[in-house]
Amino acid sequence: MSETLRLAIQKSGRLSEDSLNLIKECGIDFNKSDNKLTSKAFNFPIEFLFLRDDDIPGYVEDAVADIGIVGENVLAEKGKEADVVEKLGFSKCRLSIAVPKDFPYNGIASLAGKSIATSYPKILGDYLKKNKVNAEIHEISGSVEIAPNIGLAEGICDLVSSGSTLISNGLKETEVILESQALLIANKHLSKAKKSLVEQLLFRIKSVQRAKNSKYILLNAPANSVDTIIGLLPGVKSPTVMPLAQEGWVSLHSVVKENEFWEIVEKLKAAGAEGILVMPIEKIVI
Ligand code: PRT
Ligand code: ZN
Repeated sequence: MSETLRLAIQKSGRLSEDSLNLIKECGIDFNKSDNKLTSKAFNFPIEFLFLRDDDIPGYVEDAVADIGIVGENVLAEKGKEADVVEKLGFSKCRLSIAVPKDFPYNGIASLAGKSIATSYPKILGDYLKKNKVNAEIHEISGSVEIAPNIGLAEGICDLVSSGSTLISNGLKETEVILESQALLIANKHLSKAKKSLVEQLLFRIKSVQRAKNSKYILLNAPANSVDTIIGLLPGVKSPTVMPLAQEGWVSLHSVVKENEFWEIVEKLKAAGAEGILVMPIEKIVI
């Protein structure tokens, strides 16, 4: 029987939608119904296990799942053994220490002898130990941000993304302990056949990721400014240049990095480019 890869995904939560979208963008089709815990893809040998995110590192370590998508924060907290195959670039957040706005904070030593509420006792404990600070860790499973206001703890250690939860609870962020994003993780002892399936999946993920960071650009330019414009547009290999019906003019096609686009566009205009079109790219296979 040929191998099927078992992928653990968060059942419902902040990671779920982006995880499923990534799989779909990789051209893998499947049905997901809300009450089912597993599902099989139609056109790739992969089966999905829908789990709580906290359980994913353990399932991958124990080979119940071969691979999983989980936040770096959860992988680090659970302390389970798994290989990090790829950083996926979504669900970005940070695990930070925060204290009430009026707390006289002068560095991590200010927390000596204080109590800190968190759902991340392992990561926080390791951090305090590394910094030789003796503080009491108060483990709670949710609504950590209200702990100082109800007198449960003097500080907190929790996930932050926009920072608005801290602000609305009268807290200030004082230390970033861990920067996190979604990871593709794999069991450390996969068979050769399963490793090869992970490679195929990773190849597709990378093509999707490259495309997300890039735009396809088309423009018209006077033929005598082609060299200057080529210098501005590296492209995947090098830009395509085609003559226009109007003599002395060419059309250039290339790929630009999303984050460099606005800087490049000014230079292109200065070099005589006109009719600049920018389009999304679905996949870049190299
Ligand atoms: O039910 P299950 O156990 O599967 O889910 P969960 O409730 O434990 O996790 P979930 O779905 O809330 O989050 C899953 C993962 O998303 C986390 O482990 C992180 O890797 C990632 N992530 C990214 C976040 C955030 N951003 C985030 N902002 N997880 C939680 N938050 C919370 C944070 O705890 C705080 O309450 O959002 C609040 C802060 O947000 P800001 O924008 O106000 O700063
Ligand atoms: Zn969870």
